[in-house]
Amino acid sequence: MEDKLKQIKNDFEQDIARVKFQPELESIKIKFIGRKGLITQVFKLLPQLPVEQRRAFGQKVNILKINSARQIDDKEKELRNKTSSSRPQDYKFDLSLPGIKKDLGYIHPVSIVIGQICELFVELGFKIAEGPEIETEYYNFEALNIPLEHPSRDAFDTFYLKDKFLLRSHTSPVQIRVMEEQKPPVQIIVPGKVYRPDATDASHSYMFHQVEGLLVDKGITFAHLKGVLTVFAKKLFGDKIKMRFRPHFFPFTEPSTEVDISCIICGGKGCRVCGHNGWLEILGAGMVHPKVFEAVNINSSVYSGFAFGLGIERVVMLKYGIDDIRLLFENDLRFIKQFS
Ligand code: 2U9
Repeated sequence: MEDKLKQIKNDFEQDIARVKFQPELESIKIKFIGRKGLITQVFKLLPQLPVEQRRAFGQKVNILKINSARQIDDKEKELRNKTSSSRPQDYKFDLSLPGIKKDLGYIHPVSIVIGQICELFVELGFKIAEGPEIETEYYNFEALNIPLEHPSRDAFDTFYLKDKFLLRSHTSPVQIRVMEEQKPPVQIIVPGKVYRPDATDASHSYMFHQVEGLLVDKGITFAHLKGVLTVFAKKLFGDKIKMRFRPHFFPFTEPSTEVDISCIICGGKGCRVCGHNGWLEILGAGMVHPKVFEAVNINSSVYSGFAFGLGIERVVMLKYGIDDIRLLFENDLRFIKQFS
């Protein structure tokens, strides 16, 4: 048995001395110290030895196994350190093997819908504008006619940072910034992330996405608002939908409206998704408040405009039949890959 062990040791040393590439090393590992390897098999012969020799012989086998494993490790490091330039001369690639497919990833459903909505408005002549997610109290509230003491601040509450900075609770500050820089006509669409301190549940998240729009020029009326939003909703949800404009209050628009479409699930008959009333609220809108124009030095007796806003996650959930907003933010590829 001693001879057998010596033979294995010699074979191992010869084999490892010849190794040039990692795959060969892997075969040696399996041949000698793998579960069914030559050295491992010697352990199984121990019971054939007289009891008094087993311990000493067992130790020898163990030492051989440990030394062999160490030599394999050393060789592995040595091969890894060799420069790759030495490879091509002798290394043989099997060119017939299939390549490794690179997974390119998927477009998130929120990004898909933002893209679709922006494209529709760009077709209608709108330009895309973007701005910072960290804002000041002035741009998020004051300039939009939401003074500190006004109850509607609550509806647009947000997360406050140091030094009077905050996370924007709507994308409307971007429209203010654009109007500060550019005189009418202004015709922009503003997509982006917004933040609200809402408790998370199936339909609320502390971060979501909005697309807002603004059109300012001479002679703009509520009829333009209705026309543009009707074209938009029919392009996004299909020609068959009906529209409903309900009076509402927003501090930055007057008059203001909430816009519903007939339920895209039941066609208006009433179902669980529309709360059995046949309508789905999808937009808020209104004519820009004179106080907002005043803040950006636009003369409201010369110019008028309409603005609107919609929450993207809600549209994504309606379009794809998703019943829990949290699914959109878990980054589970099994979910995300279903949409692009
Ligand atoms: C300026 C003037 C007016 C933007 C508007 C809404 C109505 C609205 C909500 C829809 C669902 C927000 O995501 S949501 O919770 N938005 O209802 N937004 S009018 O009005 C503006 C914006 C900027 C300068």
